[in-house]
Amino acid sequence: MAKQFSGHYHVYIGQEATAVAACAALGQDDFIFTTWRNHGHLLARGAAPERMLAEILGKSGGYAGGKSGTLHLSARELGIPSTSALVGGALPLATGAALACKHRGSGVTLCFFGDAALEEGAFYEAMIIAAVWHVPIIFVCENNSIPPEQRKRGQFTSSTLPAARLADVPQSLQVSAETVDGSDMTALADCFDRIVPEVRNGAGPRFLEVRCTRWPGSFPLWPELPSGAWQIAWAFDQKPDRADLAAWINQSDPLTLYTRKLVEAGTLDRAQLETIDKRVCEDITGAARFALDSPYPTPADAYRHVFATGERGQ
Ligand SMILES: Cc1ncc(C[n+]2csc(CCOP(=O)(O)OP(=O)(O)O)c2C)c(N)n1
Ligand SMILES: [Mg+2]
Repeated sequence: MAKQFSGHYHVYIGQEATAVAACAALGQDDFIFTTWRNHGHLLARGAAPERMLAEILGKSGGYAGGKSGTLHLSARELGIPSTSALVGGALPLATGAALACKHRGSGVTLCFFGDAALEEGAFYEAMIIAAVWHVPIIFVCENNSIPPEQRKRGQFTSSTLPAARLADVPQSLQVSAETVDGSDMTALADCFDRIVPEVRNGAGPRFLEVRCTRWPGSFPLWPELPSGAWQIAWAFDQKPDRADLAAWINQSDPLTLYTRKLVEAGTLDRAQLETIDKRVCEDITGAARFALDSPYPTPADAYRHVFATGERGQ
């Protein structure tokens, strides 16, 4: 896919366990709202990778016929009505969807966002309205802010906030809040499996801070592979050749850590995991082929799915 995509993009590498655990706890009636890291959330919700990749390339086979691009991936049929690329932009929309869930008597809404959203006014509006209306919403803050070497002992702050603990902020607005380790798949699954039914049964809004550590390749403005693609062998007997990548794999990568945990627990063996990895790689290669082969939309398509065509009435 090299050089097929022009424009800025954001990766979800290192945060995958959050989306997987969250979406696994949801049902069909539920909504999710997301950000520029939307592709991880959509995949976890069951979106088709070929339609997502086609959308990212602006092709007609994409979820929005190539009109939304990477920043606005959405799939209404999966309960993902829209994606906002504004920091904090999805929170008020998600709170509205949660109010709709409350009125119709079914469904919960889960809103993913980054730690910088806590410096936006929209965050406080959404927290207050959600608490006052007591709507079924889970605010999932993926805090990937401070690299390990810059963290003070025992702390996990955000570079954009003076608060020492992010969970204190919503707590002060009567939204119950807790914190979970984003590299620990089991802890995340336990957390979402507990919180989602509570919110579904009328417990009111919740805030969850998921503490993640960024993959070393995502620090440049244009993310780049620091040492080839992720390899399942790194979970076993091989090591990446860069020291920072090796440290991140061993301490913070949820995928590597969970792969090792499954083997240690005897749930799956190495051969089974390699088979799964191979199948996923083949699926993604097929999805990339579909996206590359998909035609661009025609000029006439620009006038489809719009409220006004620009033509004056007689
Ligand atoms: C209102 C607004 N201001 C600025 C930007 C530019 N911008 C895009 S991503 C980003 C940082 C967001 O950080 P965070 O919310 O922590 O999410 P992360 O990218 O770390 O997952 C900024 C400032 C924006 N998209 N929207
Ligand atoms: Mg962040």
